[in-house]
Amino acid sequence: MSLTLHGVPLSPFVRKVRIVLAEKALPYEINMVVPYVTPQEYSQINPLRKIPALEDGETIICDSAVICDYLEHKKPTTALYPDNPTDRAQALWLEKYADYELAPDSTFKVFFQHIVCPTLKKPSDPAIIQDAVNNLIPPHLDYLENQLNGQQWFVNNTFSIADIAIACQLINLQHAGYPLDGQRWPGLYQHLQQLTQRDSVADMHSAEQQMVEKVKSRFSIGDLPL
Ligand SMILES: N[C@@H](CCC(=O)N[C@@H](CS)C(=O)NCC(=O)O)C(=O)O
Repeated sequence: MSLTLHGVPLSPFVRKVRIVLAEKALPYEINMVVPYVTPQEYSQINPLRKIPALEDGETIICDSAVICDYLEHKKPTTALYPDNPTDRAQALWLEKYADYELAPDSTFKVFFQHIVCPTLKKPSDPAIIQDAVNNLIPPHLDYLENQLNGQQWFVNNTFSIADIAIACQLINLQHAGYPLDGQRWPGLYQHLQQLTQRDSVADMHSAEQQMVEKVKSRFSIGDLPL
């Protein structure tokens, strides 16, 4: 099986797929497709021109959730989706929550405005960042802290796609310099620490941190305007 993942490591959705690939010990190549400036021919891979997309021989799969589900069926070990219908539904709900509720306020507001805009030579808007940080993101973190309910992992205290999807968005906030308050959200804070220390994540995470530092220095990006 020869797998090619299209995208860039700092995308939370690409990261989600990379963690799943690493957990399953599946080798792959990464083809650096930079979002928002994708070449025209990338439409043949993904008509939405979004990353990630995965090529497995003749098969092309788009969207991180669909890709991760494909990988789970392709290589069931290490299992990242619960078997039990109730737990599975909860894991899928939390993945959807991360991708479609948390991402719009974290990655697409804070990370996009603070880190991506300067690289695209677009002005960033501090008011969007401040609104996200002060008003939009805390209710998500309250909800997730509650869902974690003192456990190490979100669903049945077993590592799953839910943990990966949520942490991937929080990592983009961390890359942007968002101070995740360990006093206010101790469970989530601990969850992020534990996830980034996993064997499947640790090296990737420190490589990403170095990438972010390079981008910040190259585009003279300072602290978040909080
Ligand atoms: N639901 C999609 C979201 C993918 C997504 O929005 N990717 C961003 C980069 S983080 C992108 O490619 N944006 C380019 C665009 O919207 O044109 C997934 O899970 O794969």
